[in-house]
Amino acid sequence: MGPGLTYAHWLGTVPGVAENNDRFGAAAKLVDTNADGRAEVIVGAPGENADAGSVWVFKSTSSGVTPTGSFTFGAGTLGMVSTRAQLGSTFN
Ligand SMILES: [Ca+2]
Ligand SMILES: [Ca+2]
Repeated sequence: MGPGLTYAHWLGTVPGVAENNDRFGAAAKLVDTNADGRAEVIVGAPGENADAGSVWVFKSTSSGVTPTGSFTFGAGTLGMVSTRAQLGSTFN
């Protein structure tokens, strides 16, 4: 992952707030989530919200990956038990 993506977490265009223990970027994966032929960047932050963990999705455009339109979801969003779920700690 390039430094721009890590930095993007601190910008207003990315949902969420950067905190010391988020561990944003602990895992990352390229997945074409919308089947347009360009891979989205999936980034995990397993320390988000007291180790519940969250995953960010950054869309890809013809000019590259952009924080615009990025979104995040956590373990609770998926109906998982979120206590120390550490969602986003690893991707297969
Ligand atoms: Ca955070
Ligand atoms: Ca895509």
